[in-house]
Formats: sequence, C-alpha cells, structure tokens
Amino acid sequence: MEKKDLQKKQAGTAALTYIKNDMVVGLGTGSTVAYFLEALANSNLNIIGVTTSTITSKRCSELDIPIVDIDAVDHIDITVDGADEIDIDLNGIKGGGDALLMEKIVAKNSKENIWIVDSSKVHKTLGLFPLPVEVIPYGSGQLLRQFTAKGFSPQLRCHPNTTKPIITDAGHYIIDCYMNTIDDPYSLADYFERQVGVVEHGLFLNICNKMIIGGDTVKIKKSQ
Ligand code: ABF
Repeated sequence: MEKKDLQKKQAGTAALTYIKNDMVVGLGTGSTVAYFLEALANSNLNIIGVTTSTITSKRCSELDIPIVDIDAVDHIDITVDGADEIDIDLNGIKGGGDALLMEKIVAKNSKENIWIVDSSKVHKTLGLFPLPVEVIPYGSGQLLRQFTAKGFSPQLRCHPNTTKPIITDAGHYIIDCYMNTIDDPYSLADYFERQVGVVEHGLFLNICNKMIIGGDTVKIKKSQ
C-alpha cells in the first residue's frame, strides 16, 4: 500500500477512538472518510446514526450504518471528514469532492470536528489547492469575470475532458480559484460571502478541532 493510502487508512482508523455509543456522527466525503467508514462498520459501536452528504449516504447504506436526517436530531456530536488542504492553525480548504456545501452545513452543526488526512494535505499556508467556490448557475459567467479581474485565476469546474459544468447535489456550479497562496483567508472568506450569487466557499475556518495525520499525529486546536 502506498504511504499516502497507508496514512489515510491509519487516520481513518484512529478517528474511531473518539466515537462513543449513542453518538450522532457527521461524515464528510472522500477516500480517507471511506477508511473511517470501514472501521466504523467493523466496530461494535452502537451509534444513533450518521448524517452526511448524499455521496457518502449510499456507502453507509451498503455498510448497514444507520443514517439520520440532519434536521431530525438535536445536534451532531462529532463530524469526521477529510480535507483537501489544512494549515498549522487547523484552517482548511475543502470541496475537491463537489460536496463543500453539505460538508460545511454538517460541520457547523457539530459539537466537534475531526479531520483525517495524509501528510500531503498539511501546508504552512493555504492556497496550493485551488479554492472551490459554490455559485448559482445564473450569473456565474459574471462571477468568473469578476474573479478573473481580482486575479483569482478562476475556472468553472467541468466533467473531465468536457465543457459540461459539474452540478452539485444542491444544483449549483463550482468555480475553482487557483490562488497558489492565501495570505489572509479570513478576508478572502469575507469577500466571497459578500458576493451575490456565491452560495458558499471552500475555506473552512475555525471549524476543525482535531487533525489526525496518518496514525500518529493529533493536533488539537486550543479552544477559542
Ligand atoms: C472531503 O474530503 C472533500 O472536501 C475533500 O475533497 C475530500 C478529501 O478527499 P480525500 O480524503 O480522498 O483526500 O471532505
């Protein structure tokens, strides 16, 4: 098994130690979460259920893991998710899997967020991974022009080798901004949140509480 996959498997397995019986567990998407799901399915834990994006729900059903509707529970105890990039302050970029909107809704309604990653995701500064921005299709061409003028090097996310835009579960487009480095993620997040037509962006700031890299590193964010 490649080092990267081994670290994903180790991180997915290590995250299980934080899950207790009777918890409501939030789940994100991606291959690292898939390892956590496998470990959860093979455990003797009796959780109330998981709440997750549509993409991951299908896998949960195949593994007979109970699924709960996010609006049917009082809160989510712990969410376990992957990330596309994470920095030393536990801020990150997510959305490479087209599911950033649901992932952020689940994360924001969780008491604790644990990100499971391989070491290639950890960077001193965010931005090497193109920042996904979820937008309403109507007017997305104008947003592309606006982001280009800002120097964000935007590209509409399309199906591979086509010009057919990816449509998210919520029926939106995704614009990927190739920023290289993001020196002030908080100001950039604030900019996107003020643009009409932008539904959500992939900057997940002050959300992650614990980061697990492979099987042996857990960085815990000082409480706010
Ligand atoms: C998800 O985790 C997405 O936001 C992100 O793209 C993905 C990372 O995928 P992987 O674990 O396969 O590297 O939450």
